[in-house]
Amino acid sequence: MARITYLIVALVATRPASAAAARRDTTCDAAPATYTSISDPGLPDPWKFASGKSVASADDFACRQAEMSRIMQQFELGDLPPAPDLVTATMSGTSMSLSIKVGSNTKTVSVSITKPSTAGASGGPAIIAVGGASIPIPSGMGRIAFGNDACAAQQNPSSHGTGWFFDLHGKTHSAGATLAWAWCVGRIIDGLEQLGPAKTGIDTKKLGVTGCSRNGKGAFMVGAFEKRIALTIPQESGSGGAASWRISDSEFAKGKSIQTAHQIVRENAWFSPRFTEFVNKTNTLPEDHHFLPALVAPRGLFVIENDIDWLGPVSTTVAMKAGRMIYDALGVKGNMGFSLVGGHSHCSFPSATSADLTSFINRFLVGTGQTNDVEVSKANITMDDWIKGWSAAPKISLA
Ligand code: MCU
Repeated sequence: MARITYLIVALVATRPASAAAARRDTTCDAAPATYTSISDPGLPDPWKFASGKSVASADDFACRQAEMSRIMQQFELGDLPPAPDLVTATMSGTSMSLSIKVGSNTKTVSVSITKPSTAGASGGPAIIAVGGASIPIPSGMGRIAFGNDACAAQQNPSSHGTGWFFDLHGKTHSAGATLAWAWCVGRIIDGLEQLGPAKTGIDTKKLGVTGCSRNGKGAFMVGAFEKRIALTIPQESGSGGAASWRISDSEFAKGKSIQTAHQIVRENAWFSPRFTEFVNKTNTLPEDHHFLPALVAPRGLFVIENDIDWLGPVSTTVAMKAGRMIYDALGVKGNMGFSLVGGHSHCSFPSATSADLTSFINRFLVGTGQTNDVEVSKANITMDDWIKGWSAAPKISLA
């Protein structure tokens, strides 16, 4: 055990972004086969395991992260499959071709890549755009176009089962589209790693992900479930992304025109068919969307929202403030920013947010400077209504 601890300390000291992954090798209590639902009107306590045990150390937090991931998969996202049996990548001009094999199924997928102009021998940073980017990406930065609809379609609830994710894993696979996208992005990163910076120009330690609206929900899931992402920038993801299911229900009950769980499963295939059972009783979920920043932590996270009622400005502000509290307890508060500047149309980037976004891109993708301390929102919230059941936060240092 002493040796394992020593190894963990050494990894934390040298590679902060992958520290949580390294810790995952330590022993966690055996996971139950399934988690039970609960009854809690507030946001579930991130500092308590389902067993009731408290999170008291960095190792505990890594185990709780693994548990939060399993719980989200069980209740709303569906199962994240393991890595495929084989990925073979080739690069031709600006196009990367991937051949992906799962069991007896093989798919060939092509991905358009704009190489970073600033690449040294180890390559340069790149941002993966889920269905397109609506943030200003600095010139010279690499871009990877992820065609998420082809991976898992998002037309309506019947889209479930359509796309290359399902061609590989079977039409009836439990994954909702947003989690399927996380798996598909993982294959793009497999390809980039395999080809290396000499062919792609990209340093896979400097990858960001972004997307807006429905694709912002996707960008958040990609960051939460694909640990090789250094900076996650979900924009105006609203319900199913930065918003909390419980708080959106509470706002709906107050008469707001806000997207809720019971609406979302009737609109699209973003979530697992498993979620339908819970959409009229979100207080029974042993999770909520403050678990998404908890899964991204301690990596970089810059959440952009808007004051459009449908997105749930109160809901996103509370859930993401809860997320920043989690980052704070981990000693890395500056690694997460939340910016809700309203008064502009959906997915148009407000110039008032530019300097804050740039500080995150510089810190996590370029490797320069410090992040601005960003918690911007005019939403009127009562935090205690939602987190009064939480245990006192442990003081853990992941920095
Ligand atoms: C905010 O993202 C979605 C929203 O969840 C949907 O209800 C609405 O139909 O579309 C939004 C969107 O993706 O707009 C581009």
